[in-house]
Amino acid sequence: KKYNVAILGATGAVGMEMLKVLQERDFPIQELRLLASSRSAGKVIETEKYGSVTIQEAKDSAFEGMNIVLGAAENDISKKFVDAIKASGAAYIDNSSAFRMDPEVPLVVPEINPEDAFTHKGVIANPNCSTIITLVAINAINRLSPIEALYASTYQAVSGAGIKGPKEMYEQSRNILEGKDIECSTFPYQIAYNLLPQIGGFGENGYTSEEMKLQNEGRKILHLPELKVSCTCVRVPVERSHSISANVITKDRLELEDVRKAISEAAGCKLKDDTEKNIYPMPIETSDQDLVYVGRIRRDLVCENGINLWCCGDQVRKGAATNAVQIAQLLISRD
Ligand code: 2RA
Repeated sequence: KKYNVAILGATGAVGMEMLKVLQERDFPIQELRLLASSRSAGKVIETEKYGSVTIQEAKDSAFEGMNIVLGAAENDISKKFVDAIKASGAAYIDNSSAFRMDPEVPLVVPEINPEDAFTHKGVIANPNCSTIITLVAINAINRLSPIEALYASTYQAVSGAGIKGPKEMYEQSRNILEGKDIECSTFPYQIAYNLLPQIGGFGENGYTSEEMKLQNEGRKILHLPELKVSCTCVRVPVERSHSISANVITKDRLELEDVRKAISEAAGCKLKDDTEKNIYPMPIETSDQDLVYVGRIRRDLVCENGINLWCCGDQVRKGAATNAVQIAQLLISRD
């Protein structure tokens, strides 16, 4: 069976990666529709598997006849078209944060809570990239003993800010090396050779919107409504992969070997953990692939039931595009 698939926001970093992943995974597509703003309408995209596709302007009628819509647009565009997408009868897998906390909308990481995808009423939300990468890494621990608390510090790639992120980082780096002035537009301050402890806006509690996502989305995906999370999200001058330092506190005290074995066998994970050989995950090795690399697994020195780890994952792929396509594959697997 083949499906009519639309990508809403096809020209952005995530939209283009969705097209790439659909082809890599040989998704059975009858008709592919690439939707973007009027500025991009008319451009022809040559695809390997689905021939030449002309970008169409996103409007309500553009979703008619679609079976699946992959959303790679920002919240405002997602909200603008969600009714038309639902009216078309398509399943909408939305990467924006617009509907993630809507109780009627399942929030899904296929390796963690695939069953939730089948409760959808037209919309399935794709979690935030740093949430996906963190939860894939710690999911195996949760299965050994329920996670009660999580401390996380994230080191987020500039690609998280879209196509302009890496461009600004490289331009600033070049100008600095050439002794020229730099421009700051995508990020509030210089990102080259710097760290910015702010992603999103600050809330009343002093945490940013990005930091609260790990708690709010983590509770929904793991089905742990009491999960306590304290997170610090930092923008770092890395191009593509996010890294996270996680301190996981579980109900029971776990044996390190059990944790290491469970993670080595966990879906979506690759164990890279051998301190005798200085082996651990690094973001430059996790880009352009879909596994979350996990290492530095060790017992916390503060809390008896604490396990600490370090993980890296490609935030455009597993953090967004691949996770969304995996959800689409999940849905058609039961057709
Ligand atoms: C970021 N997680 O890294 C946000 C959106 N991709 O900027």
